[in-house]
Amino acid sequence: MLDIKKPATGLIGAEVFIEAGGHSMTSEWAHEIKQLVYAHKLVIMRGVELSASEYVEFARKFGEPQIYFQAHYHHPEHPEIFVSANVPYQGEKFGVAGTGRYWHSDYQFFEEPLPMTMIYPQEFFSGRRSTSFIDLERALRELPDSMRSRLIGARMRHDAKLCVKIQASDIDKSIAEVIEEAGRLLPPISHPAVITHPVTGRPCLYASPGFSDCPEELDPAEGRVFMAEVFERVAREERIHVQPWQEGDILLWDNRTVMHRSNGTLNTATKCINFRIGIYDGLPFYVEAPLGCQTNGAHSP
Ligand code: 7UC
Ligand code: FE
Repeated sequence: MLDIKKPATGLIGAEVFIEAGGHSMTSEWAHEIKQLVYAHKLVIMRGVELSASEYVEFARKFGEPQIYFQAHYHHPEHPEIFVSANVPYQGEKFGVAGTGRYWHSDYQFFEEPLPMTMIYPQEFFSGRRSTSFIDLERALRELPDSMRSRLIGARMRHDAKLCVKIQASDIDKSIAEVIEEAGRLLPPISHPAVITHPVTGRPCLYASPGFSDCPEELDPAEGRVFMAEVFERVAREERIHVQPWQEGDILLWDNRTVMHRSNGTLNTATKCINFRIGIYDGLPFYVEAPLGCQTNGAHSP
């Protein structure tokens, strides 16, 4: 039996107390927790105590762990672990600092975006730590009709080249060359601006200020102005869910229905080390809209 605390109506984030530090996690429980993720968009698992290799095995119960496309993010022994760290580890550079400090959905700039992200924070001694989330299913419902109808049926172009971080091998290159190479590594791709969730069947805005450019159907200059207006509404204070976390927490969320923002810092006085594992849940990222829903993104759950 899982000990579950569901969020209040209209809010995201369920809590699950994990027994035996996570050592007794089974695929059946992982399946049950994933249903909570689809229903509540974010799940906080409490009471976890795992080594790096145990963490990879824990994540594997939920689906197929991703290997991030850039190796300098990898944990030295476990390529499945994406390391976000602002301090070295045993004197060596460790992962990448200051990742994801803008609103985004993980791997949105690829043909196969990441369905779920799991984060296991490793450092706690200084201050209150958190990650921020916005429910994009609710945001779509609450947009004015005029904006929603321009998004439904459109294809959103995603282009992450300006978020890709400079790495050691970029030293001595010109800035123009670094940008040009990033553009070749990550050519823009597109997905429906409003996706239909494969489990809930509900429509959701699938775009973020970090990675999304504009609807392909619009003139880029006009489209960017339009998206700035959309994001200005979407990212209003009242929609931001700040999820605090503490020692022993693992966060797991649905990248199809939320965007998130790291509240980490580059200031090494506050040590930030997070172990992320991206999880492919074996489902398509989105499905065709059910008949009759193509022109109606506004229906309530
Ligand atoms: O360093 C970062 O902010 C990582 C970003 C470019 N990608 C995260 C992801 O998987 O979407
Ligand atoms: Fe992220």
